[in-house]
Amino acid sequence: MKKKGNNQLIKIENFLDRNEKLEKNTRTYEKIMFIYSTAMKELELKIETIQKEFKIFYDYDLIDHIQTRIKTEESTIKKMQDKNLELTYKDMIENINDIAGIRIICPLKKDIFAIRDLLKNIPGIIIEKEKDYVTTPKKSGYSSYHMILNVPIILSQKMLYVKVEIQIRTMAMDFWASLEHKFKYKPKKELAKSKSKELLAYAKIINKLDNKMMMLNKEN
Ligand code: 0O2
Repeated sequence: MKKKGNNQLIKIENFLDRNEKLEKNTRTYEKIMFIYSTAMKELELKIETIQKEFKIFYDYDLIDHIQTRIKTEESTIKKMQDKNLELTYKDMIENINDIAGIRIICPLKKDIFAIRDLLKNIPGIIIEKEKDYVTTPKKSGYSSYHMILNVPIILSQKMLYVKVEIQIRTMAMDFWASLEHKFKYKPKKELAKSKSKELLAYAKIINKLDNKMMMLNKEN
């Protein structure tokens, strides 16, 4: 990783006491969340700029809307326990990629890939991971494009790289994912097999709908 005088460009995990235990409501937790939310806001601003540029310069609604969220402590701890991680800040930062999350909702399927390419071109941002659940949906039917980006933020003494998860999906995919999340993904109890099958069938209908909308758009 590059160094610039005293302003080292370092990963957030190197900035912390590596063995400190993860505990709720501590000063360390507060500091880490400040860093994540700063990175998230900086990236959100860049995405809003892309959104406005396409509207003003090309009269095209590439992005319908943007949502941001910081994962709750409860949800982070649960995910760490599910992944059998040690409850330390180091393990949290290294292994939980979606503490800061941005969801980009767009009208058409082809917009997803256009947005992905635009994000890849933002100077200074490093792509850590990509998962294309649009070309290959998950078994559940879930469809979205996921990216983990390393976003540089400048503090008074340091420049840090911070991980932000991006989910890009169409409005139709978002409709399905939001409801499925409520029905199945979050509750502790498993959803009946018949209901999972039904949801998968609806995901396929939504995929067809997205393809039809893209055809309609081409014909115009
Ligand atoms: P929440 O409550 O949405 O935050 P990684 O460690 O990064 O490789 P990760 O994060 O375990 O992998 O998995 P993945 O597949 O990248 O999924 C991350 C997020 O995508 C999830 O976060 C969900 O938001 C969403 N997601 C993944 N699969 C599904 C699905 O089948 N249905 C729905 N509705 N959403 C899904 P969290 O933390 O699990 O949940």
